[in-house]
Amino acid sequence: MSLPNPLLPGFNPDPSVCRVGDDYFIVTSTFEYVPALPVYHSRNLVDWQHIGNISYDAPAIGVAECPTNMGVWAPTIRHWDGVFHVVVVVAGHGCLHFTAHDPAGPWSAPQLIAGIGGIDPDLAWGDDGTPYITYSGLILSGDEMGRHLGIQQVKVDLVVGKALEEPRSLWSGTGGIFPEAPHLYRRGDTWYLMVAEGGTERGHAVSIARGPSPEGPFESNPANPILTARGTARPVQNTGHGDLVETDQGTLMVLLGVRPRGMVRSFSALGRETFCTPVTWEDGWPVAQPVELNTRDGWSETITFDRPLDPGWIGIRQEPGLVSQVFEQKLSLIGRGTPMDHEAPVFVGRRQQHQSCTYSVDVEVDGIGGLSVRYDEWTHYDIEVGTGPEGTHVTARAVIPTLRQEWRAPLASGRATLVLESLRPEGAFGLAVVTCDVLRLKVVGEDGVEQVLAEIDGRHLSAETAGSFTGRVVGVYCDTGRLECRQWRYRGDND
Ligand code: 6LW
Repeated sequence: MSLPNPLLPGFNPDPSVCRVGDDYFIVTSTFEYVPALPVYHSRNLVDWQHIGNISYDAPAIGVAECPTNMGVWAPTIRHWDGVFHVVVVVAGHGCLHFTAHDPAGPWSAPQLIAGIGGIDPDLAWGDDGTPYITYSGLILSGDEMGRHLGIQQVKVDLVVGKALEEPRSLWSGTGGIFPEAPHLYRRGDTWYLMVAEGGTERGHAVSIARGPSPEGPFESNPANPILTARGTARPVQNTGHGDLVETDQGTLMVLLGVRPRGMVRSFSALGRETFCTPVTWEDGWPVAQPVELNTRDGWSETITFDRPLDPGWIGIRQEPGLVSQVFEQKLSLIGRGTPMDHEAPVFVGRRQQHQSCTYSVDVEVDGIGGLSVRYDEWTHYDIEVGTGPEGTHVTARAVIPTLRQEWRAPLASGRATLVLESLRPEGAFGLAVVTCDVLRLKVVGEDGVEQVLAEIDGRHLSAETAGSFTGRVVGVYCDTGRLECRQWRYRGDND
């Protein structure tokens, strides 16, 4: 199998996969972004289409006011008895269960499964059809916040939405920090419990155990971990959080990884992405190949807003439809006095998918608004147009925790093209070997005058510096007044 890797580029962590007939589906985590839980579909494992999202209802899934980096973590998607099921923990809030007959949607409203206290729920059905939720016992609320109970399991009643027993402790990896992402599989007469351990950063790994029943007892694979990039020169690092699927060519593991750039491989601009790797079986144990990088060719897109927003647009704690409107071939945002430092700005954006890329966005601003690349409310670069009695100007802004810098220039009018370029750093020394990219912030005014406003080290907007579970998201925002976007152009390359 020579599949593209990343399989799903950009902010797509914690993938879970299932196959039904010739169709494959992957769901990934979204944290404080809405819609939550993108669903990707493929028939050949090469071409993936974002066919929908599981929930647009931020309050119902506990995301409207969740702390940054909390929210929707690590789903599992499975198909059982003609129905698709997704279980997911909203960090600190509990385990939610969604169902659908068509994974493109509509999905059911979320149902809470009471009695599950951790993260990363897996859903599997025992030999007699009893549903099991197996999860990572990391406590994320209350007095015991941060305590880890290892891998836990309960039988559940999915109809009523509750655990049917006190949690039992299962095999919890080989001793690495944060045993998580458990998935249970039956293969022949044997049950396998696969977990991630080592933390989601450079120590990440996948380990596996096997036993006679979904409850164990489980025997650890002597070859554990079966997958890790720790301590290697591999271009894809942090590999872990895997899920297995049977393909016509054999078993495939779908997992998360990052692409740190530069000689010291420290900074990953795009955050955690979805990768895959083939798995073979020897003596009843899975053997995973190291994850190879196999990027697709670059591509470009132009969005002219002559139809409703596609499922790839995301908002922060509020769905795009609540903060923007598409009409008369424009995307229109009305400000609520919430700049990009706010935890729920008027913003709609898309995941940055290429290591080097250019966004070029035509806007008309009456008030304050612009284009922003963000990790979170503390970590964002903006190109902002401001109109008002004191004149019209454009501001490039870099905000990172506890530091802020602005570059301001006059602008002919509120109509302008805002350009954000992510550039591979040039040179063989200094910054160039350390950072992931340079972000160039530009504007082209209505008078055709182009101004480079700033060139800023991109490492501050990387998963490592931001300490973030998400990834880069680029979008338009409106702080006050109105912003209209007429055309959104993107060109991405994996150089
Ligand atoms: C997720 C955990 C993890 O719940 O990071 O890499 C956490 N794995 O399994 C947030 O994505």
